[in-house]
Amino acid sequence: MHLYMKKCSFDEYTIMNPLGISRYLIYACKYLMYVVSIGGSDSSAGAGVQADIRTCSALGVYCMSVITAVTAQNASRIIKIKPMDADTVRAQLSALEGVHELVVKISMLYSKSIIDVVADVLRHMNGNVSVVVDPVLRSGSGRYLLKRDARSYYMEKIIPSATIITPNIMEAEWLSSMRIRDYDDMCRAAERIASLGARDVVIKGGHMQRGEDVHVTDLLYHDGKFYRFTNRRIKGPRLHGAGTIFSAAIAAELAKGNDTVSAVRIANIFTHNAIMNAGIDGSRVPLIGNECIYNDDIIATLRRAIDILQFTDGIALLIPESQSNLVFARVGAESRDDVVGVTGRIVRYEYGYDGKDMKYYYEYARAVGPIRYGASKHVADAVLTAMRYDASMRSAMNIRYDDAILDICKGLGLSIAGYDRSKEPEHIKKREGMSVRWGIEQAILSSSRVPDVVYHTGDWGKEPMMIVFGHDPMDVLKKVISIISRYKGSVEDKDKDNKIELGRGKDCYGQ
Ligand code: PXL
Repeated sequence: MHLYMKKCSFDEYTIMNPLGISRYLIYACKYLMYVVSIGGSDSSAGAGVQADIRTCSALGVYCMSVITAVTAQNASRIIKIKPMDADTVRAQLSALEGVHELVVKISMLYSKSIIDVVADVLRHMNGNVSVVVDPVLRSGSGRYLLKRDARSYYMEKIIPSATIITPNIMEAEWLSSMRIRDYDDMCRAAERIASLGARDVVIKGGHMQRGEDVHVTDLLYHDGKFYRFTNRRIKGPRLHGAGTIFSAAIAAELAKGNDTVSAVRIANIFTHNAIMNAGIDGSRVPLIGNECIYNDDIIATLRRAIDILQFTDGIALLIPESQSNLVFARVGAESRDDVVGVTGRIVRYEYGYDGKDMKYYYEYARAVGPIRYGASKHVADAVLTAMRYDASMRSAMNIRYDDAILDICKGLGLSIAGYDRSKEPEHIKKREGMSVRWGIEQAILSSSRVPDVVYHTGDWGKEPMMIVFGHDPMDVLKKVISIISRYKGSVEDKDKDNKIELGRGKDCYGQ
């Protein structure tokens, strides 16, 4: 079997068409970006070939598949593994004949006979084809995805074909026959793995837990140089499929023509975002769903909601003296650092024509700083407390308290609970960050759920406040907007007598 594979870059294509190429041909050429994923089917779609297809699609690359084994699994355990017979694997590979532009990604190979077939195809490829090898040894749940008797065979037949190999710490320890305890060990292990014949090596640092280290570092060994990619460690339960997504993202970026360092950098950020956005499936096991890998990240979601908020007519009426924040927590959030909010808060912003009678002015809300993790203290504390009772309530905004606003909330049918700040125990008052947690907890316990709205009517030196909760920022915003639309009407009626017009841009400059 011989696959005709040729790197087709944009320039080559131009040279191949001296008479000039049409737009259509440029488009067609750009579209020739394929990854072929050779690996196991994961029925949960969290890892394996299904995750490769999802990742490549998210990154705009077409992904074909050669299934080496069918696994029956969910995110917490593998129920059955049924390897394909070698002939079926060979037939799938032969169906790729004529595909010109591709990057091969190899993951679960399972048995010697399958390794043989794949190694045979790799031998016939010309040197231009990139081969990303994810040396899948065991599933996160502990089942072997490469049979014990096939391990040395795998080392000998597959590793030397790797353009880049992407082991996690355990796999790197296996390949390098050494213990990896720190970054220096990672470097030495990478050199050893390269000496087995892999051209580039990237060791994923996610499994290396060093005391209280709050960072995770992936190490790339490329052309004799070391590159490190460090992110904040995302706390939370073990995630199924993160390693698969990382190596698939490298394959997709190489297929687009990126160099190795850029491909690893993009894959690193992409995977970090996907983990940040991980959701929980029906069996309450964390899963990296499509919405996570389609770059719909927490920050982008909050940003969209803030954009709408800033243009919402009358929103300024709900901004309290001490200003507002709208926050969104990632799944499994444990600390303020896991919650995005607006740096410097959302403020009531007045703009107007200050005539003799101050006739016209325009008020709105403005996010004064960038959207960042850790930007909010109190509203973040409120969400973190709510999430302890209902993990799906991940967003909140604080708004001004007013009896009329409370009545509107009741009229809208929102669930409401209050607490009395004057009853706050002394030991809670004394500890920074405890007041909001205590209050929200009181309200939740009194209504045995996380209500849509929690309020308190203040205490000496404490402004009364309401907090609107929701599953995500748009959910919160919908509630806030329905409150405004009723409240604005009532305030406008009152203000007509004072000749003040609210929230109409055309009134600025006294037009
Ligand atoms: O994450 C590695 C992996 C690859 N392929 C299949 C898997 C797993 C992990 O569970 O099941 C089929």
